[in-house]
Amino acid sequence: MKKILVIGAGGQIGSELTPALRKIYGQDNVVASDLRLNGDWVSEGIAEKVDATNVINIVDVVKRHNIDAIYNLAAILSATAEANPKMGWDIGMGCLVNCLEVARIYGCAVFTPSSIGAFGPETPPDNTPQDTIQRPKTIYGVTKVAGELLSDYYFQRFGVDARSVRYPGIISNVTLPGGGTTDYAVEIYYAAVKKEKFVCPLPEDTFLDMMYMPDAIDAAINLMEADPEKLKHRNSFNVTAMSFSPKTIYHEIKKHLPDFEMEYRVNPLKKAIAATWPNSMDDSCARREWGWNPKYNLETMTTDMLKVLKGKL
Ligand code: NAD
Ligand code: AKB
Repeated sequence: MKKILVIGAGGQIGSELTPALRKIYGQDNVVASDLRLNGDWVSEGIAEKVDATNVINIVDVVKRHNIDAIYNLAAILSATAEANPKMGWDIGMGCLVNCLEVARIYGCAVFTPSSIGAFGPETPPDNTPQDTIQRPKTIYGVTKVAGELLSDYYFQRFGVDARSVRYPGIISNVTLPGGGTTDYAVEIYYAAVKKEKFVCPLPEDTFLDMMYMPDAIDAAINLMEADPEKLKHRNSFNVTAMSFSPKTIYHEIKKHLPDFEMEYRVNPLKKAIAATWPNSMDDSCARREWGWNPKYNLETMTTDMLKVLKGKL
């Protein structure tokens, strides 16, 4: 039986990945951690306060709980990191280096998400290949490319079972995203259900890859469970579920809520970041090597998001 440590359990992905892991592996086999002990993840199972930039904190928890797999979700998302690049690097890379070192010494597997942010303006933007040019122009992207390389290095040099996916923008209805360029695609649903006019920070024709949270959770767990013999790639797999622009998602929501309104007030930083990211990725390697197969598209995700948020708000 696996003993899992989740780092960053209180974040957008961690708050849904943690209960999913507890359901599969058992409450006693998943230790959830974050900088602060607040949120449902604390009362629902084993919880620890961990600052992953401090390697001793990770060692302590890994030893006490006999951890053999780490899901490392600690990071500062693209727009926030751009406002404080040193902090973006220190957290993005600092936590990863510590996780990989602990994994090397204590024999753990490591999952650390990369991102569409690992690509840049020289990358082919349409049907972006798995193996292609990666020259990102944001500090977030720099940490993601460095993290992919470092994770592959630890695998090749030390045999650390490090795996990752390049997540697109993740859309969810439990925890709001914090400081990303794709956050608008979550916020738009909250505005629609609250009957508020949505102010969109990206231009109407900005196409980006996106994914609904249930698929993002499946991606992490299925990759970590995949047969290592079948993995030709490791860090990191392109995964996507849909590609849309602000205009497309607006019209999709309007099918359910015809009075919904949106205006554009473009945020220059987010516009510049989004312009360097792919319009749509080719995720055929993930499909071939470990059976990636998302369940939700824009239509089914929108129906579900609106239903859940109507109940919640
Ligand atoms: P988030 O910002 O919502 O959550 C990150 C969590 O990490 C927070 O709860 C924060 O408190 C915690 N954290 C920060 N510094 C820490 C530290 N030093 N020690 C321990 N915990 C720390 O982020 P998220 O959206 O859940 O993203 C998780 C991972 O997935 C990140 O690597 C992110 O880059 C990646 N990713 C996310 C998306 C997305 O749309 N959410 C898309 C692509 C990739
Ligand atoms: C962000 O916008 O920073 C994240 C991501 C796509 O990595 N949502």
